[in-house]
Amino acid sequence: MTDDASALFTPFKIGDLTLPNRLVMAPLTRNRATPGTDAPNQLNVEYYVQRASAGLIISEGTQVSRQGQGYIWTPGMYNDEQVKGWRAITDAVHAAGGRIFAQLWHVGRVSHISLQADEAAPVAPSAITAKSKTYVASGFAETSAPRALETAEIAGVVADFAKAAENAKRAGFDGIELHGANGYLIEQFIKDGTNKRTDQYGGSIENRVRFPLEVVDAVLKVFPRERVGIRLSPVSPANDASTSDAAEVYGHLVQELGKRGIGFIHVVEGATGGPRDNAPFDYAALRKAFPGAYIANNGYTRDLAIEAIAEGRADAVAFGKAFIANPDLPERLRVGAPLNELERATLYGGDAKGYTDYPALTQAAE
Ligand code: 8OZ
Repeated sequence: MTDDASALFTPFKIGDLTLPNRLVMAPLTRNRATPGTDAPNQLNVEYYVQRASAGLIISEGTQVSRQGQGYIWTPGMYNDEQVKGWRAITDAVHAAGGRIFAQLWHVGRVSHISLQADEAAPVAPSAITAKSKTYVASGFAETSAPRALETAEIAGVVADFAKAAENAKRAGFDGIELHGANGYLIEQFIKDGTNKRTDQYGGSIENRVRFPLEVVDAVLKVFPRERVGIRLSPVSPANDASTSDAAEVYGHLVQELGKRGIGFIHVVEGATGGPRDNAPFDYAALRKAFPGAYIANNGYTRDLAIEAIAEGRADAVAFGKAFIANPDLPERLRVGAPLNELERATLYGGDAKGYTDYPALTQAAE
């Protein structure tokens, strides 16, 4: 183990926002919003406040509309009650000295009719069912067959993202991250395994990034450019994603994002939650093609993170599982303390157990 973790604790600026360290809390679905309203609640406030020592917190995915929901009890960002719930979280995180961005999410085809209004089919670029599972009231279920969005409907989905960005602003978030990863709607447009459209949103690389860029342009009317980021997973097979041309399509996308001056790309390197080397991909080239900040994610250990920051391969590193199990992860990494083990049974849904009861070092020592 490297003794010197100081590379992780040099401040870093994204636009005018100073992160006191390079450790980002990754967006983490925990399915603990209030049943019925999908509004955040007091337990969620406590969970985020416990983790306020992160350089930046990215909230769990928040659906931009009911249509954009793919799992039960995930929080929304589309009505006043949800905004009120989020406001309590951002106020408390700020009072504790932290910074928090909202992750805006539309799952596209990764949903189930039981979560949709009138049991409607989920929407996607093309009517291809994901070989994937979702989580509904009765437990895990196969994703439902989607229908392809009409060309004329797409502007409405873009507007849902813009409205959610406005709501995130009203809720006091410091910025937003678009969920452009892990096989959800934005990625379904980017990757040619899920996008077989013949209109201006499919086919060529330029056409496949049209919807993602329209969403970016829409949220840039709400937040300053450095306060907008996007999460990408170029070669992750999560939720049955695939593309024949990852280097080309992501190279083009980040160049376009760079022109718009957004704050960061947040890159899931490799297979989400799995091997980092599942498929060849040149992340250094992606970093080079994008002038903003590069937040790296997926399977980082303390040593890997120190190395990535010290060698300039990333500006910050996002931790998921480690932040779930260690509310004081930055302090633990700083001193090289052991980490609490993650309990998988309590990841999705439930109460305080496995959510707000992981001890900090100071508590563990008592
Ligand atoms: C785990 C369970 C449900 C959703 C992702 C939002 O993969 C998720 C997610 C992860 O990005």
